[in-house]
Amino acid sequence: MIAATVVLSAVISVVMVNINWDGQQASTAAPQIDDLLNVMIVISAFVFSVVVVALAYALYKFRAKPGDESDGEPIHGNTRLEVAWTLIPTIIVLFGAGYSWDVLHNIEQREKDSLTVDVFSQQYAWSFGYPGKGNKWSEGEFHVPVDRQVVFYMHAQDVIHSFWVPEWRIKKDNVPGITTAAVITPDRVGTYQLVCTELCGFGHSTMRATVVVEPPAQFRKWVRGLDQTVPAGLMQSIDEATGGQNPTAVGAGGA
Ligand SMILES: [Cu+2]
Repeated sequence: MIAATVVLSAVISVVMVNINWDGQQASTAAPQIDDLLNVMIVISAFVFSVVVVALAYALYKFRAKPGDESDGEPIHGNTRLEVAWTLIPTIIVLFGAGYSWDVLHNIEQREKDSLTVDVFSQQYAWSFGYPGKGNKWSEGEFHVPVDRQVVFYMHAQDVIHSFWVPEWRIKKDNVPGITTAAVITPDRVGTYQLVCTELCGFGHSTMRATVVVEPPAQFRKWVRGLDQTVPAGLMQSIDEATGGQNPTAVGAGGA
């Protein structure tokens, strides 16, 4: 039974860990999140294997003989077993919580020169404001410089949406009435897709935007070329969510 459990969890782990779930790693957080995911996959594969092997063993070993119509044996508590199946899962869950906490703490460390981007989400479109750059505004596409921390402030206009660029790994819900933030340092130049990852209505699957990560000089040029500023209605949604205390526009002076 032990051998079967070990073999099954090894096979599942190898297959699952080798699947490229979210594409390239394009942010500093991506390797840490992938490691966390892989550790969780191995633990889950082990727990799954214990359950499946025990179930298969019990089904085979304790099956009724042909013609046996009697009731099963009445079994009362087994203290050792109950302590074990409470304690072991508790330890696993606490380990997972501690490890996740540590990863989240690492990837949310703020840097002084970070760039602020306001993210506006509504059924079924994204738009983006640059508070440090005169509130320049872009619809359906946003650019960020490579290798610089970006703090995204989320402002949902109607229902809950969720901000996710798979290659950056980090996901953040956009919740009406409050401002949530995602801290991301893109470290790979390229074009990616922002997808809404919270079922938000009929057009949910089409709610996407283009993400361009580029060298700082190109980014500055792109922002300068934007000819619109954030519309008053969207600015008002920031004020309402923050009681007039707009999140500090960091990065105002820099690139
Ligand atoms: Cu959405």
